[in-house]
Amino acid sequence: MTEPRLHHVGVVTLFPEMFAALTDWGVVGRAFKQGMCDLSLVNPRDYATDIHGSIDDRPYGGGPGMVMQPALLDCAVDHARQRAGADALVIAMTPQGAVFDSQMAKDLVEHPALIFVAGRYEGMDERFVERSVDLELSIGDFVVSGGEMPAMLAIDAIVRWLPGVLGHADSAVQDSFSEGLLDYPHYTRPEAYCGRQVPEVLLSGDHGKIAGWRRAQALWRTIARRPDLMTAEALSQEDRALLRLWGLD
Ligand code: 9D3
Repeated sequence: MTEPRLHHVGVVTLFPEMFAALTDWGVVGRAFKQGMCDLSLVNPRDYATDIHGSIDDRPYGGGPGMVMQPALLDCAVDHARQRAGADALVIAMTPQGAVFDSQMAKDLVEHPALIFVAGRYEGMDERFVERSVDLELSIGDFVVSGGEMPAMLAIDAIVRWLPGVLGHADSAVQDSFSEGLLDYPHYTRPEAYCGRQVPEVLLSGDHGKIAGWRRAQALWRTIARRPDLMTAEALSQEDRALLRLWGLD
């Protein structure tokens, strides 16, 4: 990976207050508060010129909803670029984008700066997208009310990859997800809960055996629940043996 890592995230949004969910809570909130990464919020409404402060207008060709005006989006992105740096990658969150995943999060943290554009209404004028946007991203095949929460999800997933944001234990867990496996099941006290026991192997103190059981569980859950991530045919001989050992075949 190349050296200069993410130091600035810009966001163009009509609802900057929503981003408190990102900056005020948890490990990612701490990363922003500690200045491991800067966040700048730019509201395209601040560039509106008419008396009503409109940022949207009716779609050419007719149809429902309103469209975000290209000039105001460009003014906001230019302003974000002044803070983020000229080399910032501009990402529009849109339902038409490529579906965001863990590999993209890992790749995007290697950019020095990112500017996210969160849309509202029916969408953004396509000329803004063509002229000023480097990458369009979606968070999946379902409809939400705007690009803010999608942008926050993507920023959270990216900033987690900055060195020092996660503790060592969490980093290891993240590594295993990027390996493409679901997590194994977790248990804490009490040893019996509503008649259900903690699996005996976890009480054995045999760390090699526990690691084998956890991998077998992770493999089994991935094959059973997410055949898009893994099928039994793709298993190594070693992993097949683990599943057999734990009665999961
Ligand atoms: C039928 C037209 N709709 C497109 C699917 C209109 C429309 C719905 C919702 C236009 C914009 C939106 C707001 N959504 C986003 O901006 C968005 C989004 C999403 O809805 N789902 C998954 N990822 C994303 S990223 C941005």
